[in-house]
Amino acid sequence: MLELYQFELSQYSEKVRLVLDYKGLAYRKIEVTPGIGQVELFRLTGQRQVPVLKDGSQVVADSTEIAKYLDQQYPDRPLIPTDPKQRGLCLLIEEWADESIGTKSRQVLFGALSKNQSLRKSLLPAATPDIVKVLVEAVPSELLQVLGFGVGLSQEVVKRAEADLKQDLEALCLLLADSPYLVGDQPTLADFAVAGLSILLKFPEEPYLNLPATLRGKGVPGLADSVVYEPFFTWRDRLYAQYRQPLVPSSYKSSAPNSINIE
Ligand SMILES: N[C@@H](CCC(=O)N[C@@H](CS)C(=O)NCC(=O)O)C(=O)O
Repeated sequence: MLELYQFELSQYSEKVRLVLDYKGLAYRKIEVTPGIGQVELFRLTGQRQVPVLKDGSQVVADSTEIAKYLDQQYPDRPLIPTDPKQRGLCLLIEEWADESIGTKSRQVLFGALSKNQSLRKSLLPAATPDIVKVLVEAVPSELLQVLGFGVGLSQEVVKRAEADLKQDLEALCLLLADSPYLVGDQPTLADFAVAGLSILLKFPEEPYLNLPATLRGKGVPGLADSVVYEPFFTWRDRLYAQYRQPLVPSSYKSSAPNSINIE
């Protein structure tokens, strides 16, 4: 069976899970422990990021490479169109989504977490002792903002990312206003990249991800809860309902991740 080395809350891992579900390919998720678990990834692939796909003796790193590999090995339900114009557009949108939505959604989520104590607390698993919840809630926002500055996430960077994402979401709402897919009349890698990479902006309402129930449907204030971008999230919900496999209930009780790996 295919094996996906992943972080549950990684947006690039989600892009691959969406693609695997679309193609109807069964796979086993292997949750990588940030830090120590990445040493094994480095041994396997010469780099330390998720997602990594293992297909027998083949090991493929990077969500784009994985999508291309899957299209080659499992050509049913193709992801990348053959028509030259559509192919070009699909590849362009996919690359833009990786660079803009993928990177900046992490930055704005960090910004939101550093400002919002209850969002921070809701990232903790249900079993977290009350005392820890109280401590997490008590971490001053200013301290997190200073820590964010230490890893290159100053308030200025977060503000810029938020402005760029607003433009991205506006563009997507316009493009999707009268068509169900971004390129042509079938879903493509462009749709799966955009939809999967946007999970940190607003976590899906339905149980597709192993995350605390309190976080479902929540996201970055100003983006997740704005009526202006609602058409985009409604489109994403529809795409998920059509193609993404919800978790089986027994698999999301105990192992909800308790940290987001920001970089
Ligand atoms: N270009 C890569 C980006 C992957 C990426 O940024 N992965 C993050 C998780 S979302 C990661 O593994 N971060 C851990 C690290 O950099 O050490 C892809 O498309 O797969």
